[in-house]
Amino acid sequence: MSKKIVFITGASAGIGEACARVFAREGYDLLLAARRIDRLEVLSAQLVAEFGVRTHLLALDVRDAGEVFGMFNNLPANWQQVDVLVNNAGLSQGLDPIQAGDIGDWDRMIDTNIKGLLYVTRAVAPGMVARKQGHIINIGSIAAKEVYPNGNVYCATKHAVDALTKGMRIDLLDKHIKVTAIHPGMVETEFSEVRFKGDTARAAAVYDRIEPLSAEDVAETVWFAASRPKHVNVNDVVIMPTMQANATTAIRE
Ligand code: NDP
Ligand code: 8X3
Repeated sequence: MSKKIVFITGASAGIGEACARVFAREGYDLLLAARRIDRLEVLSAQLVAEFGVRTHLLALDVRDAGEVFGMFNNLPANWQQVDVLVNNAGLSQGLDPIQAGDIGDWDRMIDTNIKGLLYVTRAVAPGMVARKQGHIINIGSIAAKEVYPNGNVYCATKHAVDALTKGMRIDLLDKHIKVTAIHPGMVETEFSEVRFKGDTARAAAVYDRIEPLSAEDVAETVWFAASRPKHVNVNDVVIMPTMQANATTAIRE
């Protein structure tokens, strides 16, 4: 019997990379996408050697609809049979009040976190529907549930992920496709470096004197959802560091 296939977007770093490791450990073949293909190649070599899985790598910008549909539709037929899609690629850019927001930042967040997720889902879902099986796992955020000062557009994109997850679950219900959202609080990845555009001191301050979630903590939660029996769907998980109560309340010791 052929192995199951997981398609993970944004697998070159952080949560997506950790998901790739966990699904490889569990014996899945890996369809991995990100813009930084060099990183995917390094990760792939490690996982093939350690777990004997097969990988297929896509140098993909999820914001480019033509690229998404072109690459997916030109995959060898067996790689198009995705069992689990982890819509993880995403980013925050800037942390500015609405009146001072950078339009380019807004476009990058909306195009990646909302439109990119939609394009990839639109490419993958028809095959799941035809096979009457599949699981779509969207990575949201505590920012999908709450809005915090200066989080305006990032929070809006993650609220959209929350709404889209609910909509997908309704539309795909009679097609027997599971749909899950995992909403983490603070996770120490490259996220803050990207948000603050390479300002490593500002990024490091986010995780100062607090024990955040690790990318692995989130990946294990994704795996929990993916590994439930056929009759069980995990709809929605909010996972936080123990030291963080909500988007705006954390202790630092
Ligand atoms: P990282 O910056 O460590 O990783 C982000 C990943 O997304 C990278 O692999 C990056 O790959 C990929 N990516 C970004 N833009 C694109 C694009 N246009 N096309 C394809 N891939 C892209 O951050 P995280 O691992 O923390 O973030 C993963 C997800 O988790 C995001 O959706 C984020 O919003 C969410 N999240 C993060 C939290 C945190 O505190 N860290 C908390 C809650 C949610 P590349 O640059 O190579 O394209
Ligand atoms: C990332 C966590 O709180 O910076 O989604 O929005 S937060």
